[in-house]
Amino acid sequence: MSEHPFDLVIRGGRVVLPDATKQIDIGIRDGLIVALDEDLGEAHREVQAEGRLVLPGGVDTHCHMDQQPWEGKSTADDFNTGTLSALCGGTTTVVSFAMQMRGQSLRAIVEDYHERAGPKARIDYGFHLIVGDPSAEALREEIPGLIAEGCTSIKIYLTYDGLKLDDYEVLNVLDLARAQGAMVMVHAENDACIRWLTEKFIAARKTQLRYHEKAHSEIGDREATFRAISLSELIETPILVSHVAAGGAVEEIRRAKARGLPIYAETCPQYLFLSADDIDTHDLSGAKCVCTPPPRDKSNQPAIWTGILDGTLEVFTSDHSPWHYADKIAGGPNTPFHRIPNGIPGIETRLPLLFSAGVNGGRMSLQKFADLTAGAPARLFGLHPRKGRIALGADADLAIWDAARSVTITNSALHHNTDYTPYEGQTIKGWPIMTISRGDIVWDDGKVLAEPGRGQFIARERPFPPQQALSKVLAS
Ligand code: DUC
Ligand code: ZN
Repeated sequence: MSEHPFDLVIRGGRVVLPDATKQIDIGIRDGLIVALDEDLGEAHREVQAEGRLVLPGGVDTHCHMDQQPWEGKSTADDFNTGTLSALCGGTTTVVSFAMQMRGQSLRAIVEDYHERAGPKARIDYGFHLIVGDPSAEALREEIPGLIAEGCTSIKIYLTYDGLKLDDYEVLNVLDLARAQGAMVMVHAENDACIRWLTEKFIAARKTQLRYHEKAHSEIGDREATFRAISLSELIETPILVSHVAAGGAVEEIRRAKARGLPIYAETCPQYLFLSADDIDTHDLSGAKCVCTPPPRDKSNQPAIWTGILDGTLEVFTSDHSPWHYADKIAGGPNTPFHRIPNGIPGIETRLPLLFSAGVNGGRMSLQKFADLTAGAPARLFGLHPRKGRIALGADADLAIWDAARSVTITNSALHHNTDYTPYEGQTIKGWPIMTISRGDIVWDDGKVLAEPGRGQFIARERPFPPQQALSKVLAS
């Protein structure tokens, strides 16, 4: 029995609770929040948070760490540097991807991923199952068991060689997810449009970077989003549309929601704070912003903001998928757009970028910010009630913010294992100065206090009740 009631008390901060912001103390014992009140008693350790904001630690449910294999290589961050960068940016839980490609055993991939993450992760983590080969064996023998072990979400791709599923396969995956109560995330780009446009541009020697955005057309995003929604409606199971980049896709999702369908959606910093102009450079430096879907024409940004603010897009993640610049342009000075590995770093800048433009920019409340970046991803991916909010009984995963700090983003101050940030030089206001994971101070304004291996695998709950009854069309 401890001599003090608390291991740690955070004193006097403005604490962002799900429905209000209150100046109170937070009492922590055994890694959990056990008291939320004024003037709490003594603790082994105290943090003075007067004048600071205390937010839930970020939950980033879309990040690629030690991705095996991806574009022929693994991503630049493993679970050590990836979770380091996350915690230095105020994030306390990450969900990364165990990726099955055609012909591979998903169980073997998940086991390998546990070995990669366990000794290295500094904060808590989970795995989504990327299903790239929904064979009868994977659907029957592997996936139900992996869901039961806490990997309760599936990611599917409608494009990318080695990963893309046809609509028949998508239906099979959705049917399984329905029976299991799992979430299905969909990478919704139209594969044929991308391949056809890419071939035409390359044949016409239009190889410059700006054709990357044109080959990944907004029309293709809209069509694939609508198709994913339609397949989800047929099976009667929820989906989450990943990394929504363009206004057309936002419209499709809004229409689906208006019809009462359980369609959820996510967007990322690159669709608010980068645009197609950042790819269209006179040299190859635009490769630093090449990802899929690509940052779009600036005219899409207001639609993404509106989608966030009206609840069409409820989750804000990083899609952190870092490469060294040299790997991006390994094809030399004339690397054509379709040979540039897709993906950008962003796990550490995700929260500050949105905080600055969203909260300090007067667009959204602190509650909205906390829900987009922690609450909603926790609920939709089976981490609630343990993660994603400041509440009694929840894990003491917190980020203390200096809401007024002005920061000019520069790569040398970040902690990921890549040599650039696409946001270099952007000046923003507000930065997380302390991160607390299960009651441990893991980041203290410049000091990293978390060792690799302290993070725990979180076996996530099923986000939805498993459905045994036949769907309407099958029962008809
Ligand atoms: N697009 C993805 O869908 N994932 C990782 C990188 C990218 O650009
Ligand atoms: Zn991704």
